[in-house]
Amino acid sequence: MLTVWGRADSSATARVMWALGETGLAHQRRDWGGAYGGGDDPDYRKISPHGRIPAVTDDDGFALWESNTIIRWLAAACPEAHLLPAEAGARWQAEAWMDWAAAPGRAVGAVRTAYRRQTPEPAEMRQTIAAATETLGVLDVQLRDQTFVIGDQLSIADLALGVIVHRWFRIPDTLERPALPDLAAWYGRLCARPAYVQHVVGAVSVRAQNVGMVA
Ligand SMILES: N[C@@H](CCC(=O)N[C@@H](CS)C(=O)NCC(=O)O)C(=O)O
Repeated sequence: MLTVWGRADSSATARVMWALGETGLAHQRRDWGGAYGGGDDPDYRKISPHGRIPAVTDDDGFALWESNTIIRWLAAACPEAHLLPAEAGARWQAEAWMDWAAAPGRAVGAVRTAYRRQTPEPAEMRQTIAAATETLGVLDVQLRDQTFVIGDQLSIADLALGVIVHRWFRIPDTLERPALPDLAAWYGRLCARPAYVQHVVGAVSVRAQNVGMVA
C-alpha cells in the first residue's frame, strides 16, 4: 500500500493524487504540511529532505519526494495506465513538457498572487497577464490538433500541467484574459475525467475558495 504525505488542497499533492487515480494503484493519504504541520519532523525529513509535500512511501520502506518525480515513478510502475508514451520520441517529448511545466506554473502563480493582493498597478497586472498568456499560448498551440499534450493518450505531460491550467481557469472572469480556445477545450476534456475532478477540481478549488479565488 502506498502512502501519500500531503494535504489534499496542495497543488503538488493534487497532481500526485490525480496520477494515482489514473493508475488505480491502492493508496492512502495522510494530511501533512500547511496547517497540519509535520514538515520539520525529523522522520519526515528522511522521506522528504526539504520538508515539503508531497512525498510517498510504500510498505517496504521506499520513499520518494518531488511531485513530478513521483508521477514518473508511478507511470513506470503501472505501464497498463499508458501514462508514459511507448514510442521513444513521444516519451521524451512528454518528459520535456513535464519539465517545461515550471514556466506556466510560475506565470500563473504570479497572476494569482497579483490578483489576491489587489495592489498592482493596472499596467503591472496587464503585464503579468500578458506573460502568463504568452506562456500558456505555447501549450494552446501544442493542443491545437490533438486530444492531449502528447497525442491522443493522457500522459505524464498532462499530469504535470493539468493542475496549473485548472488554477488559471479558476481565476474569476472579472479579470479579463485573452482566450486560449485549444487550452480551454483540453481543460474541458480533463474535467471529464473522474480522477481529475476528484483530486484537482475538488481539492484545489476548496483552497482557492478559502482565499477568495473562486466566485
Ligand atoms: N517542487 C515540489 C514543490 C513542493 C512544495 O513546494 N509543496 C508545497 C505545497 S504545494 C509545500 O510543501 N508547502 C509547505 C506546506 O504545505 O507545508 C514538488 O513539486 O513536489
